[in-house]
Amino acid sequence: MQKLTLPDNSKLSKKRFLFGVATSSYQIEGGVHSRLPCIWDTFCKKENTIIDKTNGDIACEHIQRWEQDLDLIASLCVDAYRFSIAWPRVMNKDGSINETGIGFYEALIEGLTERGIKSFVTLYHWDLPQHIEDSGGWLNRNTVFRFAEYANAVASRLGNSVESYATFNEPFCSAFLGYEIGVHAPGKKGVKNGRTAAHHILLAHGYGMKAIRTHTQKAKVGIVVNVTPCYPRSNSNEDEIATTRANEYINHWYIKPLFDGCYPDVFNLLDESERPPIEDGDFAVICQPMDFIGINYYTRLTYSAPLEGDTLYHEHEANPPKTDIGWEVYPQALTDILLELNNAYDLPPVYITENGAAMADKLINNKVDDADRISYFQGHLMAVHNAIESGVDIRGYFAWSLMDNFEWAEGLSKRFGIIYVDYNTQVRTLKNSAIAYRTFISNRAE
Ligand code: IFM
Repeated sequence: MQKLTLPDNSKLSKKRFLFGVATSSYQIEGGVHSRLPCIWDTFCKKENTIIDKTNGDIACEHIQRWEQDLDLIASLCVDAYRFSIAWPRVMNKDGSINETGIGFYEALIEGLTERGIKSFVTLYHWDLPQHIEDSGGWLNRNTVFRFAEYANAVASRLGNSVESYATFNEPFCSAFLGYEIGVHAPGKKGVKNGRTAAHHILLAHGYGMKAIRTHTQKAKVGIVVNVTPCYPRSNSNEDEIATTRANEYINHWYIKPLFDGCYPDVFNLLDESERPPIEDGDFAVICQPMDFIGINYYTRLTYSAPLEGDTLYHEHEANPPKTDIGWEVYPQALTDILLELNNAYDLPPVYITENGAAMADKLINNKVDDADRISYFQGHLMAVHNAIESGVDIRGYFAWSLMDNFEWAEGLSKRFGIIYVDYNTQVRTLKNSAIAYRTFISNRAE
């Protein structure tokens, strides 16, 4: 079986570098009837939203199987588990705490602690309560304050019991995919909508940070952003300019406000009518000092000057080699973007909070020989190693995902797990990538 190998002197080969696995609530929990409805429940019921017409009602039945799942996590010898809390499971409509819901996460965290595993909690991984969406969702400034109440409530209960709190997972996906191009819940469209949602999410991050800090002195508090590094199709001036715009529009829009308290220059290219509603003092709230930043990386994209129908840039189809979801495998871009961010901003310690690949896995004789996924991890772990060697302060790496799960608009059709899930029986089987990951993690030096 293929192995994961890194130089002996690499920081990643030492026990001090943290390794983990990650999931999110809607993607694995199921247990739809023990929580309030969320925007993904509604979105999945609409025509032509989810490729295979599945939803997260059952998913991996993690709500029932969480103890076995914790044993599985422990069997991987990881240091940490990154998961998200479902807002509609822990908060009642009137803003009070749902005791059963919060109790689930308290037990989960206790179970992790007993097994010597650190908890990396995310407060918002896309499952906005539907009743809040009914009042405008992220287009309504009031949602910012609902989020701060929710963050306050959760932190008041979990306090110092977790290693870290991330306010949001991937503001780009919630805002751009959900409110600008409408391929994710709640399926709204328009530049103004997308930019407004992004601004409110960033603002909610700022207020959320403040609320969490009142309940913990020990836990690290920050945010998780996804990055898709942008490369020009040619070295023509036009392609370079378009690439810079794309980079600002899809990446830095969600990062620059956190550190510099303003939007990138591409903001000025938007028509007044498309700009987000910014109020005095917003940026001061958004750019709170953070203890860490989580970076999620999967692939890169290439760009050229806008063609007819484009506004700022033209985005190209992914190049081969591609994973099963059609994303180019290009590890160098992970090193490149980490260096770019490190040069552009005064970064706190960095965690790679998601990295992984959907592959066309086959369960044969109780085994999944996912050599392609092991190669993907090998390339990307080396990319992290190279970024550290070039001076980026990276403290940990989380494989996405612990197990196959509900992959949003792709439904159950795409498998990102290092553990295979048979959705008919809910039987979990370690893929070869899980075994390679475990072997590498267990062999690290003190
Ligand atoms: O499954 C998602 C996850 O929820 C957020 N980051 C990207 C993953 C793969 O698409």
